[in-house]
Amino acid sequence: MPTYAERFAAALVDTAPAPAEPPRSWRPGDPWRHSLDGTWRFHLSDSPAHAPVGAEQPGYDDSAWDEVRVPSHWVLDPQRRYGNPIYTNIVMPIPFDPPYVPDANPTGDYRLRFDLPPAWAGLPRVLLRFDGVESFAMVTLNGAEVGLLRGSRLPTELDVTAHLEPTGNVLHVRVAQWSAQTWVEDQDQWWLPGIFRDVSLVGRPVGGVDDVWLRASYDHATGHGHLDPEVRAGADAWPVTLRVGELGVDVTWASAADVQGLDVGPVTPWSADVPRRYAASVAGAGETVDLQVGFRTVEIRGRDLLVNGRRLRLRGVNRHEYHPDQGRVFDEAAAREGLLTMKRHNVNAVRTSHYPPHPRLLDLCDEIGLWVIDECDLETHAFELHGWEGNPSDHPAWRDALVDRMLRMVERDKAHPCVVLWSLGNESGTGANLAAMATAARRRDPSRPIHYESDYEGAYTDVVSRMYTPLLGMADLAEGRGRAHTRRPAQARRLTDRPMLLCEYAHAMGNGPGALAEYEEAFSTLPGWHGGFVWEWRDHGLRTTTADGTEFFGYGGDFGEVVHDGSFVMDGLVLSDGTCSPGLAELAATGTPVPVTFEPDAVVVTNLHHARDLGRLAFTWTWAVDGEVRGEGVLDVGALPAGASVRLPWPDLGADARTAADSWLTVTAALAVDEPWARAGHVVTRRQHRLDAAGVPLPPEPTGAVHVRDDRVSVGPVELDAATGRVLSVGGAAVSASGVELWRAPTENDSLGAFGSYETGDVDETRGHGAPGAPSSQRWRAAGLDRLVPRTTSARLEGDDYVVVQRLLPAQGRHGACVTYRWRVVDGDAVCLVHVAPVAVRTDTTWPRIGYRLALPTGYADAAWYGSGPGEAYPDSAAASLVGSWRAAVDDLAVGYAVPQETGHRPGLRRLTLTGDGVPRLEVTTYGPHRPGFSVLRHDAYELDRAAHPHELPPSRATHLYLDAFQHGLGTRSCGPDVLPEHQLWPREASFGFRLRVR
Ligand code: IPT
Repeated sequence: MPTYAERFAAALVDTAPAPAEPPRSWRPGDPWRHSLDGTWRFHLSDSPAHAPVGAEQPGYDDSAWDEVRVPSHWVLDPQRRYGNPIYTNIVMPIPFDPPYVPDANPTGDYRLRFDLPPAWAGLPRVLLRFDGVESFAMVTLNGAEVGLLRGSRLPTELDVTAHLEPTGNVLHVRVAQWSAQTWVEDQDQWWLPGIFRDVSLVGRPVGGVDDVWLRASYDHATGHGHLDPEVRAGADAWPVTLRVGELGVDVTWASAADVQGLDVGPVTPWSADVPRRYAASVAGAGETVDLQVGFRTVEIRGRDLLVNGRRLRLRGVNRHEYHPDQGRVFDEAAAREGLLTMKRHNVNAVRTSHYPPHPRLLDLCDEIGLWVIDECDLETHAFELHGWEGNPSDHPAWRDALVDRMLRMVERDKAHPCVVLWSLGNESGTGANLAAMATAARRRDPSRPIHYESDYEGAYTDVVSRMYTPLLGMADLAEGRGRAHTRRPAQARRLTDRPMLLCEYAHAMGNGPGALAEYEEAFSTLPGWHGGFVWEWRDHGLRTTTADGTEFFGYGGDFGEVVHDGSFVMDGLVLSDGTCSPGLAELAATGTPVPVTFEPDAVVVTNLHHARDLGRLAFTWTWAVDGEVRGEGVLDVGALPAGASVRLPWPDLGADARTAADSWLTVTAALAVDEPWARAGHVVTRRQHRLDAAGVPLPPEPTGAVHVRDDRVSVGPVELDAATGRVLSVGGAAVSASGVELWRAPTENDSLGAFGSYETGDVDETRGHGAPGAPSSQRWRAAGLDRLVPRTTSARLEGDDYVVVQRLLPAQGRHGACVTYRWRVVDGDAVCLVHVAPVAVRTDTTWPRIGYRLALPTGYADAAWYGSGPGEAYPDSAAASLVGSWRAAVDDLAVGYAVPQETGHRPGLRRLTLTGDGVPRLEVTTYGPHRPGFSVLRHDAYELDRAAHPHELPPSRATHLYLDAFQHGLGTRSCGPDVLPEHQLWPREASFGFRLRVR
């Protein structure tokens, strides 16, 4: 007879599914659930071989063990007593030797002493339920081995009836971090071992109802709901009664054989827009199950994915389970807040990347209204780096385990109306086991189509799904051309009769993503496409501290990992601390369900909602000239039905609306009433239209003279070094640096893009994981744009102007810029005209920016401006920004990205006022022809470039005012296409001006 340790060691690397109770739906608020969460005894060993001998025996003395909280991950222990988290994306943190794992395998022994609830005496059955344990465990109750846990984010129920005592039960769970399961759980996230979801006892009463599935469909032709119930219950439970009070349903079935489908008459169907549910109950002799039923029907007709007869438009995000302190431990309040934040940003869909979430999350999605792709806990990505050899997706040894994983998800989540597609997993290559998973899921639930991205030829899935496909690749797919990961033209043509979606696109890493507007356009116009899911919802930074106690959000490499993938785990629309990024504002603006467009004879409002009219929105307009409101009013859109468009006459604006310079009409659609996800007044859409055709004002002529005295030049409030034109002071305040700059601190989209084998492997270029060629920042650095130095070729008076001409070139380089500064006095203020022209033009590099920097004293605290705002904007991410009067604290003008990088640019500045204690109040006015935008930052581009984390930035030495005539776009090349050609900044001439007034 093998010992406990030997059995554990063998089971650890066994790929078979673990025997357990048949899976069933998760029940929120189950009165027969008794939580075992709380404080448990815990002991960590460095290997199963060194785990405490006899710990599974009830008499074992665990009094010297530590205490930990269950659920939790031991590596996130608040006192960090038990090792560290590890972040890898594709690569494995253990040797590639599947299904084996190394000796060094952190192993946690958990023990709990518990009593049965007194009322449970005499229950015929009691189950022990684990909702999530990573990655493998053996469970012992009162000395009896009651089961194994495999499938980290899937539930397991074990029948423990025979081993329970009324009091003094001892439960022991030995958990290994690495196991055979690790090979199929290689998702891009932190490796976080432990019992991280709930543990409970589930009582099964006499006459209990074990599982209920009220398949609730909706016939959009008749408006009727239909229930097709399935009741799993023992013989002692019958008769069973189904009641749906609101619908007058009250039927009793004498036996399982009598259960029949029923038409419930007219219902309001469930949709993400109107998440209507009906309370139902199913009562057996000994147990009543309370449910919420949502009626809805998913179907594929040709290339349309329909819900309730209407085509779906998915405006989705990929959502991981993440909490900055607790990792994947579920925090309901935080999860709810996250979903509400999605709704407030016009997101209507979630892909549960890349495993089933905590079951409660799906209740929240049902309630709040979000379409869900529920994804199985499966990823074998690392096998790709070894040519997919032995891939569990195709290896017979894994077949049963993978099918088991799929069915456990389907059974757990089948009752949720929000789930409209089942997903087999992520990035697991292709193979027979995936096909078997699909078959098993279809057999159990024919009502939901199957999704899986890597089934490129559509062999066993129902929708065409791709990731990071460039716009051209999307068009290819839509039109059946054989690229975009489907090389055979016949296959490609075959796919054109199916719905298409991007399960991942727009990699939201750092500053970005760019081109959301172009993706939105493609989703709306290309045949077959139904939208997509941005990668991803939130950064996964884990709160930690430096040696000196400074708090920060750690990413890969911050915890001593041997191999890791750095900041690739920080690619969310929401930052680790919950801050909504400018990328999220852009997604809300480009993905609005209520687009407003302006035509010569009409303002056009379209309702892209799936199932709601616009009766709950209030439409208003504002007309402003040069930042001053001249008129406002209401637009009568009425209860415009979903799918409809209305052409409204233009509001009656004054006669000079089209002649006054800088004249703007802004239309706003805001909630007229409170919704469960936002208060009345919440803005759903805001769109602007420029009414006049006036050009950008050019710099004024001088009205006075500059004064040259010794080595100084006085230009109104500005003092220059006469020899170099460098600004020495403004309004008496010292300026530490000034002049034209072409460098920006590279964004991660500027600097990443060589993504594993995708760069060199045999993937189709139209899929675009990281565009080909060197990333922008490499080309910029090679061209020396990060180290340009000036040589003044002339500095002299020309009439009333002081004119300085310089060449800006890097060490050893010939490529750079020739810059002319023309300083003049206008009404006592300093005006500078800047002209930039490329020198020795190179065709192998873009430029990051063309701007002017003024390093002002540190004291500036507040900014008020008329120009674009409120947030930052770049050429390919500007839909959320509006021309208006804005104000912000200087500290809030930069975004605290996980890796410091370019931030804060707001194009189209007209005027800006900077103020602070002990510094002169500075007013800046800008001129064309290439009117600059601005940023005001505590650190310059060089300092931002050098820091890998915000806390590594040096103390601020200046307030850096950048006035940029041009900025390169953002793109999404960190994982996806580069900046689109029309948003790239190629070396070019630029002319702009600014005026500095100190008052
Ligand atoms: C893709 C993964 O599916 C996702 O989990 C994440 O890793 C993302 O990339 C990058 O952040 S796979 C990648 C090789 C395209």
